[in-house]
Amino acid sequence: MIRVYIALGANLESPKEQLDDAIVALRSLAEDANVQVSPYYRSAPMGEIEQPDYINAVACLTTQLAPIELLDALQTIEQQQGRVRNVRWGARTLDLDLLLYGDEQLSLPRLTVPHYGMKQRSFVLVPLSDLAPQLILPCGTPIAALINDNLRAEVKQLGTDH
Ligand code: ROI
Repeated sequence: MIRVYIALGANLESPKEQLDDAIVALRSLAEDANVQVSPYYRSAPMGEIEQPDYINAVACLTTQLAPIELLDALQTIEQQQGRVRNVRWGARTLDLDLLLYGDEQLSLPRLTVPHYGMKQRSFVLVPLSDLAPQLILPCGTPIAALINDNLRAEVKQLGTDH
């Protein structure tokens, strides 16, 4: 059984509800229907395209799914929630990114793990460290070494009552 971390992001069509619904769907992938979820954060859109602020969070679960099976399952949930893959770096109803699959480092045609951009993204690192403050990334870097006040200031924590 493998512990995995998944980043959630949404900035269209009631983004908070998109995350709530996604968490319900993620339970079906978890070995024990148990999903831990970080606080939700509001973050300014990264990238050049003008678009609404995002709601972001990170979820953790244990699963028996193989990496590609998990990727397929995440993409199915995205599609069920109306995700249309059109504009690169454009707005989206739901984005589910596989951040970490145990300690594995994978470079497959469809999947790179750890997620290529995670170490640069405050809206990933801050909720990830809420869930797992002692985490050591597969490259050997402790998550705590990547978190600082500037990074924290880039995201605004919302309620934790989800
Ligand atoms: N920006 C923020 N703040 N949050 C996201 O989840 C997010 N996702 C993306 C891009 C367009 C890169 N920007 C983002 O895919």
